[in-house]
Amino acid sequence: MRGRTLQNRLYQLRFYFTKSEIGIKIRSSSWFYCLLLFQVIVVFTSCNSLYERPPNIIIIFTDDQGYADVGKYGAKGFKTPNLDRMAEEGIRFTDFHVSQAVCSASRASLLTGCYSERVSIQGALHSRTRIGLNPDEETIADVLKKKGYATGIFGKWHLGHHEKFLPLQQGFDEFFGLPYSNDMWPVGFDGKPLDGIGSIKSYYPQLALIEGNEKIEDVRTLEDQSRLTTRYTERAVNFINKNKDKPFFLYLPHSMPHVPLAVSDKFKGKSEQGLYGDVIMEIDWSVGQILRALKNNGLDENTLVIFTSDNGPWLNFGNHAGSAFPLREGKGTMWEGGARVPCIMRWIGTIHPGTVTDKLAATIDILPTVASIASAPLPKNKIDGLDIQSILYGSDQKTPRNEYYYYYGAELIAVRSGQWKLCFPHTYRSYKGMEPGQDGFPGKYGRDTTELALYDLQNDISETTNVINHHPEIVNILKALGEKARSELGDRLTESQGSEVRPPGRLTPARTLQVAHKAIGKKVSLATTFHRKYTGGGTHALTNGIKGSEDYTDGNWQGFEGNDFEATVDLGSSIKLKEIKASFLQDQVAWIFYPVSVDILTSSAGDEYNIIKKFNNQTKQSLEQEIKVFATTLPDEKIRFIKIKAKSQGECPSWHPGDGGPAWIFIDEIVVQ
Ligand SMILES: [Ca+2]
Ligand SMILES: [Ca+2]
Repeated sequence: MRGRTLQNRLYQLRFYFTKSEIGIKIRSSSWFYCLLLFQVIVVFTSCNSLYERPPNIIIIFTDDQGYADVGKYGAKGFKTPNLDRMAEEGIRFTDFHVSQAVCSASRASLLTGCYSERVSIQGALHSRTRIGLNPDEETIADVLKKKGYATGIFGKWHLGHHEKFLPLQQGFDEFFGLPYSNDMWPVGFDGKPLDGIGSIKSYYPQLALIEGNEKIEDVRTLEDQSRLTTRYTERAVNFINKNKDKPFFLYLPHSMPHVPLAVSDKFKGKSEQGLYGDVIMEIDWSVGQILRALKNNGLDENTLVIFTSDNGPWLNFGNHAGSAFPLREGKGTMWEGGARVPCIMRWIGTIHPGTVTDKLAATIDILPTVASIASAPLPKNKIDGLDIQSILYGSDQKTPRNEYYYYYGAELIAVRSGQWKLCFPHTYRSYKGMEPGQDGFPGKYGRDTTELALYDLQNDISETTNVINHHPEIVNILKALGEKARSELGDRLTESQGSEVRPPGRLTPARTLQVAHKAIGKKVSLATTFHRKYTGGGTHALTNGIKGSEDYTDGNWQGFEGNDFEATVDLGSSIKLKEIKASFLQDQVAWIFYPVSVDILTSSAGDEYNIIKKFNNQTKQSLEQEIKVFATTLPDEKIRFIKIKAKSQGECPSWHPGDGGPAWIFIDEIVVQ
């Protein structure tokens, strides 16, 4: 580690000498040698003090800001002078990626250096989730803390809102901000409070502003939200001032420009674009405040400042969304418009000013890079990120990263090698041809599908032309890369289980998920189709020996939308059995209800079935995630076929906000003993 730090300093020295090369033309003057000697002494002295004190790290992370929403990246209708200055003084990436185009998954990757599949954080965690980033994972804050860094987060967390998952339990000394997204609140798109009917949003608890582990205020109105950017910024500046004499890690994940948009009076009406432009201008102001605090404290040359966004623009919000031009699609898709984001890094005196790089890099690379810069040991668990210091110092023509996986949910959407991106056949959210909403109201999403498709991102950044027929050898290389991803991290599209996936943190100990029983691996046929989003791992989910946890998103539940459930298990031969069990999950907020009835039937030949047990279930209102086991013991006879029938609620009942919408059934495993 020591060697690495010295190497960094050598990069720095090289940069100083590059600057002094202009002086070499006047080498006849002995003054020059004196000057050079003096400079070497100064640099070594400052290196020495730098060595004593590793550089500060600041990460500014915005929410849903698009690739084109910074001046230097082509913003229209608003200006970002501070971000542009940061780029002029540092390096700007044009091929920089998040791991998934959605909040929680993207944040998990930034903070752990892992694809979100590896640490089992998918999607955007909702306000009743019982999981969070596993406290056993090491975040950037944990890593830097080992080197004596002060660590603070001011803004949106979104990696589990229960206390055991909050930032103070994940390496941070200070936390001030929101537990999750600013739209997870009981307030309508018009900004008016909801009275508990008519919308899924009415189920949300009040949005909490948290200090440390405690809620200190409710965020109830857009007026409250309009102060968030300023308040986060003030806290961040105080944190810099307070810790100016020791190394610090400042993480500033803004809640904006995620909808609902809100801006303080300082920037109201300031942009041509409208409210979205005003919000970005306020974020840019915030960046300016951070840079000013560094300058005032003499920390410019000892601070690496990183700016990026968690995913592309939420395009169906129309004038309240940004732009990913010229990239395809936006948030919630793994086309470049969702996955590729603006990224600027500034480290005065170390990164050559005004550098633009088209080298491939990603948020997962930040942890190993800053760990190396701080000479801190890497996390004990395997990570996916790579040290990209050579890009920062311009010291290597080769890119450290040549390959990348594009996951969304549990699906391997695409893989990348150099300029080539191979998209696997899948269905995706699409904004194309859809009428966007406006002024805070969303428009509808479209759905589209793609076949296996190869894109040349170097010559076709907008992913317009499938060139799969021209490059069979490249397709084979990328297919092999896809197989590697699947074997390590899994893939729902091909029903692959990853061998290296680690569990998320759970609020309560997980149920014992592995269960040995007599139907494992036996043939199951379904009378109705499960939803592609909740497959439980595929066709054989009901007899694969894995039960589901209390969390319906854990990937082990099979979901049936609106229809009844009926499965037949063929044990292959008649055997004597003692017990049959099936468990169903209820999470009414997510429109998942226990079945109104469950029947367990058996047969020896598969023609006539006997009803062994019948359950009737009265639906009661509940806000909990619960699991009910329907079990029966068997008469003393040999059987070969088992049938489970469950009748769906069909539609959400009249007292439910989803009144008339489809009610779901969730089942995990048919356990036969
Ligand atoms: Ca986001
Ligand atoms: Ca199962």
